[in-house]
Amino acid sequence: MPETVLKPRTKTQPKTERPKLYKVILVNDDFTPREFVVTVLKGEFKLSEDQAHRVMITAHTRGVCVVAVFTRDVAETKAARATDVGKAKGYPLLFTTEPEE
Ligand code: TYC
Repeated sequence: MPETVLKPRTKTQPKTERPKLYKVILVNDDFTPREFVVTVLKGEFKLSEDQAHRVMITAHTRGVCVVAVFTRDVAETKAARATDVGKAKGYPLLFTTEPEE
C-alpha cells in the first residue's frame, strides 16, 4: 500500500476578535430620589438591593459610577431604557455609555 504523506499545516487559524466592551455609567443629579435610582438599577440591570445601593451611593458621592459592562448595542439599549424610566417620572436620571480602554 502506498504511503500517504501529509503536508504539515502551515495556515494558522484566523483569530476571532473579541467585541469591544462598553461601560454603562450612572450620573448623579440633585433631584432623582435615591430609592428610585436603586429601583431602576435593580429592574434594568438585575443588581441586588445591596449592589444597587452601593452603585447609587458611589454615583451620589463621586458624581459617576460604572454600573456594568456590555457589548456596544446592549450597553446603549440598557442605558437608554434606564434613562427613559426616569424621564417617564419627570426625573433627570441619566445613564451614559463609554468604551472600555
Ligand atoms: N443625588 C440624589 C439625591 O440626593 C440621588 C442620586 C444618586 C441621583 C445617584 C442620581 O445617579 C444618581 N436625591
